[in-house]
Amino acid sequence: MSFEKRLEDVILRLFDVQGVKFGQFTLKSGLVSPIYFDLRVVVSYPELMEDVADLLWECRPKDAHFTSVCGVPYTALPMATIVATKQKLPMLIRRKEEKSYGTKRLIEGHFKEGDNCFIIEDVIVSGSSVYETAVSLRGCGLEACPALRCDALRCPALTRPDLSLLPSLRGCGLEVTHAVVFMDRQQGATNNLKNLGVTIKSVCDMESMLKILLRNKKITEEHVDSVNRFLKESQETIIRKQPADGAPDKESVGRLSMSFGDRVATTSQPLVRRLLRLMEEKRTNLCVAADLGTARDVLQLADKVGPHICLLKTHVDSISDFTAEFPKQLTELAERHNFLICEDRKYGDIGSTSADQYSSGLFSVSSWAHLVTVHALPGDGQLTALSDRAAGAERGALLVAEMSSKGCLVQPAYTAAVVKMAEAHPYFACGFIAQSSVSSDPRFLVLTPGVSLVSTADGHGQQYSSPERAVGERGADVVIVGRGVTRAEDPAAAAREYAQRAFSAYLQRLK
Ligand code: S5P
Repeated sequence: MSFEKRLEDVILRLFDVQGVKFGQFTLKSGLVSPIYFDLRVVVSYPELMEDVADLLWECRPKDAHFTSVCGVPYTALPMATIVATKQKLPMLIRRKEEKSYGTKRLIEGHFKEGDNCFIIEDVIVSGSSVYETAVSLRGCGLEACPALRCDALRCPALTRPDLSLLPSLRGCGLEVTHAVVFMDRQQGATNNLKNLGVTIKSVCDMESMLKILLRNKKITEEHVDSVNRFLKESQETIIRKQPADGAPDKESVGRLSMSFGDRVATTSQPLVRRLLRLMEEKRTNLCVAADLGTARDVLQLADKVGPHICLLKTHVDSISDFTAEFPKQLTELAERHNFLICEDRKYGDIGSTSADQYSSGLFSVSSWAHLVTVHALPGDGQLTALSDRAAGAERGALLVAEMSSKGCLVQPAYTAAVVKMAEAHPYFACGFIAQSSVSSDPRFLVLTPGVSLVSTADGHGQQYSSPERAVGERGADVVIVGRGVTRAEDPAAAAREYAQRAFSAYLQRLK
């Protein structure tokens, strides 16, 4: 029997056992819906349960390789179990009770680092349950792994996922890239989850289910109209976190409303994890652009502003007396004051040329800069070339998605393409240099230059706004300040002030 015929048969049987109801129902998201789809009933009908599970399995993305399956508790658990036993695919269970990772196990079952687990869910409205499960699976592997604190995190599998490498590696989290759901209520979940790095495939959606029920005279046109009206008005759901006590909290989980600390679990990119943790712990989201002409001046500045910054940005080709000693001393200062280093080289050539510029020559940037800036213009071959030269070290790139300067030629379509490129290369792309919230994906950092408390322009095209505007209105995670600090009478005091104001704006944003 064709998939469509089997789906029709399953929908009609579900209707007959009250799996689809019409009335007034308050959903987990708080929305009041005229239709309720309840797959819980299938546990009483084993054949129906098996048929539902078979349809779910058939909808999995055929081009992806999965090493385990996890059902979102509780409704999808039996279906995941059927899939696991029939397909001989190991299963994982995410405990619903545990709130934090702690020492208690959040995930039951054995898994290897880097396993790709696919999620099964019954119904999606906003996608929050799938999201919570994905976060647990991605984060748990890392948190539970003792190797987190060792060099294993530098494994090539994390900088460039290659499943064939995995048996010999330790310390990677579970990969979660796909989920299969039975019913997509068409209320925004697919998009919400896409932004969080999870692709959804659904067996059925509201529209096709209504068509089946109407065709078979189970419902009337009025039913269809009321559901369609409801769907039209409630398409823009956001993902909400669900605390252990079951009451939804106020926080949605896009980048802008998540704390730096909470975002750690959304990514397995080691550098992003490290920077997010550092920002949360050190309570700073300030990057100082150390645009000074001599090695001594840059090092002196780094020592002064070090306690107040999460990142120091350099332009080493502007340093007149650069020697190999400079990065060594800068690295010592970075370790002493706990900040990371970004070389703002804005690579923008074919992959092979950029890779040579990155890893060889006088500056040998790949050996000391945690982050580099990159123009996406040449295409993603440049990113893979740079990532190859990083050779498994904790390295990453910030893609220039927008610029602060007047007359900048970047157009929205270009910015969107840059974001897409980062999404396709999350092992190396750590985020964006931008002037607006170009992505709501919590895995990516948005860094905004053109921040000053003393100027609005510099006479050469630079345009400035305040830390509050950059973080609160434009959606920056990190503000980049150059001359506002370097030209201040007391750079340390200036850095402290920028850091305090930018971090307060971030805290305000969380509210
Ligand atoms: O769009 C951009 C991108 C960058 S990385 N606009 C910028 O100004 N930058 C960099 O940020 C620029 O190269 C400089 O290092 C810093 C801004 O310095 P300021 O002195 O104008 O604050």
